[in-house]
Amino acid sequence: MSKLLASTFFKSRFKRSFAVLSTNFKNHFPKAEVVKVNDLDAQYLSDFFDGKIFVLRVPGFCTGGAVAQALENMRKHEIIDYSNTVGVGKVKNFGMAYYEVNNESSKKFYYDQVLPSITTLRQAFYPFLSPIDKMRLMLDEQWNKGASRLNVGEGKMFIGLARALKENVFPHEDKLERDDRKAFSTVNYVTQAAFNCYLSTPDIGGALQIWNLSLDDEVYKKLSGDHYGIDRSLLPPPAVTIHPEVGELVIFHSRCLHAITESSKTRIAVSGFILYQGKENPLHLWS
Ligand SMILES: O=C(O)CCC(=O)C(=O)O
Ligand SMILES: [Fe+2]
Repeated sequence: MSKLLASTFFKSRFKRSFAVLSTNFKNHFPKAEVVKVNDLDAQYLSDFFDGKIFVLRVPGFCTGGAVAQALENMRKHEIIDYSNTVGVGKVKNFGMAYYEVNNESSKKFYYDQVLPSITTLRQAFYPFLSPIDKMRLMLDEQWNKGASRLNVGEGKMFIGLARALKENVFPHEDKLERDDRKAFSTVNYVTQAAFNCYLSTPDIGGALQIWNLSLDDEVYKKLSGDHYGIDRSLLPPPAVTIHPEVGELVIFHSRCLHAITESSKTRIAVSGFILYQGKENPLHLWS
């Protein structure tokens, strides 16, 4: 589709897509509220999942000592592209995204690396607590029904992907059912959040842009074509732009379009997703 055509198409579908978001998923955001907190608690998490909070920022979630320790250890490892996506980088041996699973052999590779990658990340922060382990503990303690790793029927999943990149990451949406069509039949869920804890941030660029918008599959496919993401020129301006600080944890609604601007130096974050299955159910985590 030409850019002009796509743009016209997008504009005519814009209203409908937004309506789909608000009816399928109760998260609609009258205001794109960004809230800074010292600590995560159940009330903030509930308000976030209810759509009252658009972005939750927790500065200093990971201490300076832990960040320095992890960066020193990560430096010994190569930075590589996602196996199926050029321009989205990660730290070799520090995990793989479930998004990279697209056949039986990549699935086997994903499940085989789960425990080794979790251990490698934990060791990289040693003797400090890794922000991923801290997040797992805090969510389990704060959330009434607890938090554990997601299992979509093939075993407990990986959590804690280390992303490292300088490149622009195109606007995209992370929705479990797009990575795994069977997910809807194995787990019930209301929505999905992403969290990132930043270890290295550039002076220029590296901003996290988030749109107050989530597209239905058909529109997303039309606008992204064969690419993983969508050209910014086809979208309205983002609702919020966050410049993450080193050590900060940022939680946002990953079903909404989001992107990263090009960085002046390699930007490193450890990350994961949270599956929200309603107030009366545990939270589940994966990467
Ligand atoms: O690194 C970031 O700021 C966000 C990365 C991202 O796309 C995600 O966590 O889903
Ligand atoms: Fe994402």
